[in-house]
Amino acid sequence: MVLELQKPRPIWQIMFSTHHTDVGLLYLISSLAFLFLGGSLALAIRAELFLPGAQIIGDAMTFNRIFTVHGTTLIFLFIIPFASAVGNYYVPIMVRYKDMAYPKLNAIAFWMIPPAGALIWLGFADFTWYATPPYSIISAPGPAADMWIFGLKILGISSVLGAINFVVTILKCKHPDMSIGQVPLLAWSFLSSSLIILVAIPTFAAALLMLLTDRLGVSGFFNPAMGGDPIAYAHLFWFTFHPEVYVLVIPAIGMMYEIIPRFSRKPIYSYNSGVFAFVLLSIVGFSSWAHHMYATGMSFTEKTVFMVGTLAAVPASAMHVFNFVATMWNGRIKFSTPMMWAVGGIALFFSAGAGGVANAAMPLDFTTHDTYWVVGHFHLFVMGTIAFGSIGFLYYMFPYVTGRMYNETMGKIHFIMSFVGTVLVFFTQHVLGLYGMPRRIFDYPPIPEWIAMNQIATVGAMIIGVSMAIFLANMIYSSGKGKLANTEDPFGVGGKYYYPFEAKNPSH
Ligand code: HEM
Ligand SMILES: [Cu+2]
Repeated sequence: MVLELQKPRPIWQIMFSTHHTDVGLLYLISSLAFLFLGGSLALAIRAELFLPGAQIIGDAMTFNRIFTVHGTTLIFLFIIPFASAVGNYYVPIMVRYKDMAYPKLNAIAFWMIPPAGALIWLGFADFTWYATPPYSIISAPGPAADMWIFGLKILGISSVLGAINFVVTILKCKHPDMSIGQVPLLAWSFLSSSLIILVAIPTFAAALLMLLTDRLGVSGFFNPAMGGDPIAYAHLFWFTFHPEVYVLVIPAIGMMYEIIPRFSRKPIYSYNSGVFAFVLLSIVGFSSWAHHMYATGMSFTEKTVFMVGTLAAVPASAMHVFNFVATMWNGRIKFSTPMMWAVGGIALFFSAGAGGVANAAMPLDFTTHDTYWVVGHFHLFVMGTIAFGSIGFLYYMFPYVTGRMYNETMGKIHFIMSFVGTVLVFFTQHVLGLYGMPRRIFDYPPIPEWIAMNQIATVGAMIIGVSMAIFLANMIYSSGKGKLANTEDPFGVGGKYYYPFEAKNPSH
């Protein structure tokens, strides 16, 4: 069963198509392009921090621009569109429908991404991915800042359109013989993350609009000089973006729910707890946004409420980990490349979660807030779990998309190097935070511990960089020249790979 590139087709046929596998392919290719673009900026940042003093990036302003675009790109132009790629391919198939519910809307949602990406990259704004006022309204130079705001606005609309499509496809278009309790967990992950998007994004859309009118000088929502309150922006921002971290992680967990039972040759240990944990996470995700704001002068009671609200998410995440381990327990595990990425991702999920609990404890957070600890924490999630799950899944779907097999040895080398690199970079950043190194700095004093830790982190990043070059070479070479895959069972784990559906979903 080959989904996509079975017969070579002119590129414009794919570009103007609204079929879910074609739109999925567009999402896939553009998100991977942004992975490499955003990743190169990360290497530049790490090279700069290898030693105190200016290394390769001329000045602090350029540095700020680089890391703003790095973060914005990898979160909004890689992780989220990558998830949409997977959702586009699999959700209609899993719910046994011919396409997404609204195919044209689906293509439009994709086509909003390239212009948004262009605005973000051509603008090269400098105010970090928070766009925190008052800086972002008073001094951030235009048009960069305005281009970033417009870019994010477009991406927000695109996410909302995509989410509506997933919700309707799953709830209304699933095959009548299939109850919602039979929908595979990967599709459930899209249902829950889409519902979070629909609740969270409008808040940020409003905040962006207020930010823009503030910048134009016609309002003063967040401008203290006009009686506004920058902390109000922080609330609106985190009300969206704390839940948004679950939008990022839930599809990656859904992908692991595909990979782990397959390569353990056992059914998932508990489907019901998987569904329950997705739904629970999407609800409790909204009870914790102010844990990003312990240092803004909230009352003790408020902080306690948000600390408890944050900890409520822990059992829900732990349920997934338990479910994965229980599935692997006594399984006949085959460690092909996708399985290695998934298992590595779980291990890092566990470590990152432990760091999250430390952050959530507000007295501890006072020592780590705005240090490299936080950078280490969230990167362990975004790289160690979300990117690992996504890359593992990319290897998993590769034979179905291209009809060919990737090179297994290169895939494994890619995994091992990335795993080692990830541990070196992000564990070290936690330690750097404990040594007091603030985040978002271009230069630092020559404190021996800081230098040593930064060097380890930079070496780790370079290892990841090399592994990504191997990955790219493998993908390009294998999609043209790789050996033909047995699409019934490309990984030789036995059993049919797919859900009950016939040949290619019909075009219409
Ligand atoms: C599910 C995956 C998770 C992701 C993707 C994630 C992502 C993030 C991000 C992006 C930030 C930093 C925001 C910034 O300042 O730029 C952050 C900070 C934080 N995270 Fe997580 N997180 C996750 C899970 C958790 C969990 C499970 C907890 C708690 C149990 C947690 C607690 C915190 C806290 C308290 C902070 C704020 C730290 C500070 O600024 O002082 N996170 N996380
Ligand atoms: Cu949070």
